[in-house]
Amino acid sequence: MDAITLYGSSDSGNCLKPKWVADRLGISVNWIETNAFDGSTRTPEFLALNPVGQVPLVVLSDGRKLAQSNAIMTYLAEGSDLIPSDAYERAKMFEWMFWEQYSHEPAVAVRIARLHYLKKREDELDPALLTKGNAALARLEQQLKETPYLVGGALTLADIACVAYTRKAHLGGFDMSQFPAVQCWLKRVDADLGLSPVT
Ligand SMILES: N[C@@H](CCC(=O)N[C@@H](CS)C(=O)NCC(=O)O)C(=O)O
Repeated sequence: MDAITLYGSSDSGNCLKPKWVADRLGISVNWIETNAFDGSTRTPEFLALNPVGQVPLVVLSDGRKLAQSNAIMTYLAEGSDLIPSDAYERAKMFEWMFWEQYSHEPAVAVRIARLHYLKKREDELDPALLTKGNAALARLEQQLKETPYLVGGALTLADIACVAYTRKAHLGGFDMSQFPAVQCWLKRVDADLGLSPVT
């Protein structure tokens, strides 16, 4: 695939997901740092690229644009071993990716953003975020006690989607000692992607 231009924030798991996939598959990335906290996603120039005003956003070599982290990963990984060829396993991969966006990211990523990046106090946060985030981490733990990766015994986009904010969950005040299988999986996926653990 030709080089892509990726607008993203280096602090954002959603933005790093497609970067990790591109790096693993040898796709060159022209990364344009676009910070969601400083208004850069709401400038007229950026809104002309993505009317939703969110990163990540990819611009392909022919000028076509694509938003949504999991959609971008799916496009980049087409035909690679990050997407199972078996129809059922592929659908299981999507099951985890849709679940991540609805049941994991809105709690885990939001607590990380509020506590770690926006420096809010615990008592300023909606307590439901902790309950919902712990439920998501427990769901991962349940699966990862059984299998080394989420789907089919090998790294897929499901792992990359779910690892993006799980690897920073402690920064959102989640007690990861409750989730030992998740911790082993984080080490495994970080090693697969060549990432240093988040401290
Ligand atoms: N579901 C989207 C979420 C994207 C998203 O929430 N992006 C944040 C940064 S992580 C953003 O651009 N926020 C700026 C805003 O919404 O104004 C995805 O997975 O790409």
